[in-house]
Parts: sequence; C-alpha cells; structure tokens
Amino acid sequence: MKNILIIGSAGQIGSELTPELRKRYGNSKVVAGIHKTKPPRELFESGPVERVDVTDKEQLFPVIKKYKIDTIYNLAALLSVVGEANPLEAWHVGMNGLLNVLEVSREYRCAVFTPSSIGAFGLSTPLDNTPQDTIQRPQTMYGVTKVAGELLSDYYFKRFDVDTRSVRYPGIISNVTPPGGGTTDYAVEIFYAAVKEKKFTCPISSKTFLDMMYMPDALEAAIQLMEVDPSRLKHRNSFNVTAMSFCPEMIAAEIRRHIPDFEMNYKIDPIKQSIAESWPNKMDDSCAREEWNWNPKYDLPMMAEDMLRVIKKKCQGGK
Ligand code: AKB
Repeated sequence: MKNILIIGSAGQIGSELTPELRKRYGNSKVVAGIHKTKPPRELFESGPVERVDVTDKEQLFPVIKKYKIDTIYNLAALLSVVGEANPLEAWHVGMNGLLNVLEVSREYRCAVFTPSSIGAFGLSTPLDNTPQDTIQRPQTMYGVTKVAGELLSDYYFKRFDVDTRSVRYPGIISNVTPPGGGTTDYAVEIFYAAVKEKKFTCPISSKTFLDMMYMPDALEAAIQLMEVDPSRLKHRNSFNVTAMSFCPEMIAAEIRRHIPDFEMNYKIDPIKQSIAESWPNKMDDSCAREEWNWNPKYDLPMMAEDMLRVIKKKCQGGK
C-alpha cells in the first residue's frame, strides 16, 4: 500500500504532482509537504498537508511515522540561477535535506524519488547526444548538489538497500506554478509574454539549444519510474530523460504559428547564458526508454499549442 509524502508540494513540480498522485492513489494517501511557498487552497481541501522543512529532521521524522509513509518524492531544491546567488543555501537544502530524507528512509524503509537535472552536466560533458554515463563536472552549485545527490542516492541503495530512483530533468515547461530561479525559465515566461503583450525579451541567445519537457510528461516520468519492477533497473540515480530540444528562435517561430505578430528581442543575461552553454544540447535517453519504457507524448508543436490554449484561458479568467 502506498503512503506518499511530497516534499515541496507547492513548488513548480509539486503543485501538479500532488493532485496527480492523489488522483491515482487516493487523496488521504498523499501528504502534501509544504515549507516557504504559499500553497494553493485546493491542496488543503483535497488531502492532508504538513509543514516539512527538509533540512529539519525534527519536522521530517514525525510526519513519516504519523502517516506510515513508504514513498517520498523529495522535490526541495534551489534552481540553478537562484542557487548561484545563494550557494550555501543551495548546498544546505540540496545536500543536508537529501541526507535527512535518505536517513529517514533507511530507518522507515521508504522508497525515494529525488530529481536530478541537466544541471548535473558541464562543459567537459559531450553536449550532443549526451550519454547516460559520462563526465559530470558542472559549474554551478545547483549542479554540484545534483551530482553529489546522485552519488549519495546510489550509495544509500548499495550500502543500505534504500530504494532510491531519479531522473535528470531538462527544463520543465508548465502553466500552473512558475519555476522561479532557473536557467530554462525563459521557455515558460515566453508564453505568458506572448499572450499578454505579444512580445518577449529573451535572456538566452537565439541559437542556444537545451533539452525541455512539458509538465504532463515530467509527472509521468516520476510516477512511471517509481512504479517499475526494480529488477528491470540497471541504473538508478539518475536517468537521462528528454522530450524535445530547441533554441529560443525555434520556440519563437512555433509561437508565431499561433500569434503571427509575436516579436522576440534579445538581452542576454551573462549568468544564464554561461550556464545554458554548459548544459547538454540534447541528451540520449535510450537507457530510460529500455529500462522502464520512457516514452514522452509532447513535442514542441503539441506543447506550444497546449500552453497557449491554457494561458489564454487563464488570462481571460483574470487569473
Ligand atoms: C534550471 O534551469 O535550473 C532548472 C533545471 C534545468 O534543472 N529548470
């Protein structure tokens, strides 16, 4: 029987993963862990909510006991750009938080999903068709915590038999909760700007490619990986997963198919640009496809059409 805790339920992924898991496993089975971000009302109305600061064991352990949690989705993290402004905080949340999650999981036998990222790679990684197993020397504190987190999670699996699993997410595009503080945020912001103002100033240069994924596929990746029979897994922490790879001028062209007078200007942000250049252009995710049937549904045209439809509706509703 699955009793699930989501740490970071009010964040970009958590705010959509929580209702999806509640739909699949039952509302009372999925505890929404919240910390700083103000959670939406629906989170409280649809199931249990607990205050969980991942860096504080005294808050985490009693929640695991109270709800007999057997699966944890650990989504707490500072994204790449905000992590560069607060590197010690990024380390504290990413590493001390993960260590607490792994320790509680060792004691209470929980399975753990902790997302890694394309941020776990760096300039010395092959950036085209980035292999599953390759050089990982990231330049950001976010990336350092992601590589160290992958290693630590594999260590807990091998040494203590904790069922740890993870994917390396690309930029995630969504329309419920904004990402906040990442290098790939432009690929979300562009849609709101296109609908509201028909123009966008892009912080990343026109031909910089990055892997991306639409939220429904990102949710499916996390749930599918946690469901798969462990005997199929040759890898654990962490799987390359991607759904599309594009550069700013390609997403602008796609938006122009729906909003022909959409204008794009560029004002390059040097921090974002240098991070983006150190990340893969396109990952090879064949191991995820082979080991647990990863198969994303949304490509760039399908994602753009859906994003514009939802955001237009939201804007008309005055939200
Ligand atoms: C970021 O840009 O920092 C994140 C990521 C790719 O992990 N969206």
